Amino acid sequence: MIIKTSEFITSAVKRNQYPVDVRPEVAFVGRSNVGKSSIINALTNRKKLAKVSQTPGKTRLINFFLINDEMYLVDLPGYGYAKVSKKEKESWGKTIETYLIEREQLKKVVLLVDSRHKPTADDILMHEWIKHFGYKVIVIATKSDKLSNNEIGKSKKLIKETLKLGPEDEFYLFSSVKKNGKEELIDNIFGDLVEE
Ligand SMILES: Nc1nc2c(ncn2[C@@H]2O[C@H](COP(=O)(O)OP(=O)(O)O)[C@@H](O)[C@H]2O)c(=O)[nH]1
Ligand SMILES: [Mg+2]
Repeated sequence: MIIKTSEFITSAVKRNQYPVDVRPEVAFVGRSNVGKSSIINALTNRKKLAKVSQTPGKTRLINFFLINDEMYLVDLPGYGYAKVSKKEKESWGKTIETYLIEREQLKKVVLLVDSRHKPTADDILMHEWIKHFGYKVIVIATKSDKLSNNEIGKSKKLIKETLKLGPEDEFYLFSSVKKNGKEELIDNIFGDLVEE
């Protein structure tokens, strides 16, 4: 699949702010600063579709991007930023939970983790949450350009073990700087969303 067009449609917190549409959706989620905006820009071949490096934790919104007029890429608010209050964490949880529970056209979720670190307790919970709601998960370890070849092997092993991924679970390493394997990744994330 080739991404020809990508367009920001709207931001939402509450359900009644989601686009009124039936086209299929893929959601991207991960810790704040994991590289979510960067990978969205890399995959869509846009420099500023998603804003990179806003103050961490400041993005509380669900952002909807329309891809090829056929499907949506949905950017969920990042978690795990230390300097937010308990109240803000709760509101983050509600925003995500409502979306995961209510959104019928949501087909799968892409979970981003940092390739340089062991997945956090929040990453593990998020992974279990997504599976609990019955969605297919694709795990992508980001910023792989920061690892040596030797570290790449260790990182894969640590992430798969920590998230308890099986051979059937989809797992990728990706660098939004180098963008190797981008076409394959696009095919796997978006390719089966629209029937042709
Ligand atoms: N070296 C490297 N840096 C990255 C990569 N992806 C993101 N970054 C950097 O990590 C920081 C956070 O990225 P951003 O996309 O804003 O993360 P978000 O908070 O998850 O949306 C920024 O300084 C990015 O330039 C990557 O693949 N390689
Ligand atoms: Mg971001």
